[in-house]
Amino acid sequence: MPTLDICFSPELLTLYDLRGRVAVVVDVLRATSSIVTALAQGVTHLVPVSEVTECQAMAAQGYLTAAERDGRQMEGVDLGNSPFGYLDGIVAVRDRAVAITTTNGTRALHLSQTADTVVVGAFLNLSAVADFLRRQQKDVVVVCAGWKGNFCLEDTLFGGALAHHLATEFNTTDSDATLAALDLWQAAQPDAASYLLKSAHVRRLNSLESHKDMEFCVRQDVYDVVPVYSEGRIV
Ligand code: 3SL
Repeated sequence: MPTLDICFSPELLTLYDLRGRVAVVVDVLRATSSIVTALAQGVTHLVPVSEVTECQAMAAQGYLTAAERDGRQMEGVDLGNSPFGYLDGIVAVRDRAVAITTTNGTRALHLSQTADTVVVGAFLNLSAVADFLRRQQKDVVVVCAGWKGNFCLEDTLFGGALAHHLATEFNTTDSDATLAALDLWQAAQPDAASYLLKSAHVRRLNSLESHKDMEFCVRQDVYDVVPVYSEGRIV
């Protein structure tokens, strides 16, 4: 039976060997939720980059640019990190490619590249990711993007939800991290969205008047896309 493990922060990734495994990178608030939404809305692919200047430069190659630091959209780009940027019609995104950089999510993607396969997870595509992993039948590591290296509730809660979905088909009992995430998922019932109101990042987003982003990002199974990050592109 394949195992499902959870890495609570990119800072801990040096302790994990991702080779031969599937990495599920998650930044519920909001990078991976935005990436899932972008592809569901017809974006052709996204290129995660490290620096804002790198992102801005890709406009010359025809890319839309999305850049966020500390929750705020940066100057001189088309989009920030709100999933509504791909939904509200202000920027036409269908059939466009996007260069994206965010505080934590794009870093977690870069650091996960040694995995056999890297997929992008969010509550928005939870069941689709679970189905994908069932088909792969490989060991899985959920890589939580966290916040500047720190543990965060929302990504861990996603790990618990995924482990709950896969508990009969994957070994979810050998890793204390997975057991803790499963316990967190249980503790958050019956309303995980309300539970997340206590998280630090929700408070951060509220102070940026991004509360509706949080409400959207905790919805489950809105999309059935499973973005795969390979050779520098998320498709
Ligand atoms: O850190 C990230 O990658 C972002 O998702 C943070 S924020 O939600 O845009 O503030």
